[in-house]
Amino acid sequence: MYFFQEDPNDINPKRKDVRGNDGEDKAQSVETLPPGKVRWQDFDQDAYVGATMVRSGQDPYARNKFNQVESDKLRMDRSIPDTRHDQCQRKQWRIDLSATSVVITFHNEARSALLRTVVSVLKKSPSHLIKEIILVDDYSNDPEDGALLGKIEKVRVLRNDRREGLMRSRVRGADAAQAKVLTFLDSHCECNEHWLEPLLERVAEDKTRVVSPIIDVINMDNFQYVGASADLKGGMYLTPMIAGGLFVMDKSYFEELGKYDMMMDVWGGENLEISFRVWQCGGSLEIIPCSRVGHVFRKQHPYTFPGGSGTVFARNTRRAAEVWMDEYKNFYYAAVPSARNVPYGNIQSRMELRKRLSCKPFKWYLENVYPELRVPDHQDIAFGALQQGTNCLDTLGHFADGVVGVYECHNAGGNQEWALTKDKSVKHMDLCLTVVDRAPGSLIKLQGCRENDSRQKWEQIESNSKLRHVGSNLCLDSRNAKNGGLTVEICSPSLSQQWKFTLNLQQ
Ligand SMILES: [Mn+2]
Repeated sequence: MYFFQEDPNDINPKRKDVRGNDGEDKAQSVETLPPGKVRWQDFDQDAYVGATMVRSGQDPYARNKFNQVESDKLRMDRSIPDTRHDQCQRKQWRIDLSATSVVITFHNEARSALLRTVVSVLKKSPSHLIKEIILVDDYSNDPEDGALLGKIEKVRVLRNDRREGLMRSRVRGADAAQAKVLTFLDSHCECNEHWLEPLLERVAEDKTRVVSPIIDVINMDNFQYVGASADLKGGMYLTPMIAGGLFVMDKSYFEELGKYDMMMDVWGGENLEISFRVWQCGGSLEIIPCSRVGHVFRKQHPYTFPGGSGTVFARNTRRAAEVWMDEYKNFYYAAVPSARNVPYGNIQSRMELRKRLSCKPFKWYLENVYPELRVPDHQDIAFGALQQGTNCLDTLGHFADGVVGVYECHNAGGNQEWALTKDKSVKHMDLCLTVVDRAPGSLIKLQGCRENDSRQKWEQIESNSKLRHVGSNLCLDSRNAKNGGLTVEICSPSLSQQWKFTLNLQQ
């Protein structure tokens, strides 16, 4: 998914002052803390975290969907392994960078996790590069969760007086930010050694870069910090999609580009939307392997979604599809048919934004940024994997005159990617399913696709649940998959004849 580009500065970094130093930052050193503020080292962790400890007999997962008991046990400045590649550990980072405002939004976050996020930012960043940490409390039940952290140096707390969701909360934080660069983090992260400098460097050189760290895993059960793949060296990777919503972006560029879609609710779809927008409107998304931030990945979302999570997610992703995907939105609707019935509100201002910024079409994004993403052709009426239970139709690596079989579905395309086209062929690249012999029990072969070859004509029948060969009226069948390959058989209700494409496009 990523393509690698060596950073020209990697071996012998050239130091040049891009923006100059922000004089203000230097003046606000730890020796001159404003009244009422404490250094993070002096914050009373035990009192803060102790007030919301899990009581004995309570489920440690109930509140946060991660093990809060384990989280609460850890010190706010616990040490974590430096997960960077050796090459990154040896590198000297520029420090002549402008400071950033770190924006962290949260809703009912475990105090210990939120505190560790804040402390790791302060502990693992050069002090002059952190202008402030803006905590946006998205209407948590207990206002003290955020308010008490306002004591810590550089921390500012904003509290919504109703639930606004991630996107509007982040925009509120961004609007309040005083630095020229924004850093968005989740509320259950831990920043690693020199996480910030490589990110700020890339943005200082070109403000249209939106950059993310590699996200390491903080285990949700025992809170062990585990590095993501270690073979990622220096330089950077372009990525078609932002992962996880941890990123650094120039503030004026964030504004120019339309911030976030303020009509998206709660959570979901925002990474998709901002990824399309950045790329289509002239920016780029990068992952910087020398920057590492740990994140607690959970299986479930801890909080409830007004309107139900499915509906909110569909509404948000539908807005992204309607504004950015052009005719390709039909593939989205084919994949998520229920989204068609979810109202998505007014998108006029986002459409105007797209026009004003002269953003490129989605086709450009697919061809230039995300060529690995396979999308259907306009000739296709069904596309994707052809699934039967947990198995999928598979070429088994065979070519012309080979048989086909089934294999456990892997959702990675490749040998399991098929299309049913308007001219009724079932295609894998330029190979077509061919009925060589029209007798029940005959093996189906892969052969080069030919126009008007009746041996290669198929149609879906019975609500797209079966594939019937047009000339013989026999059905695609897997009963002999283990001894020889797929065959055609007299159509019957047998489960071995039930097939379903990932996408059906002819609604
Ligand atoms: Mn998260």
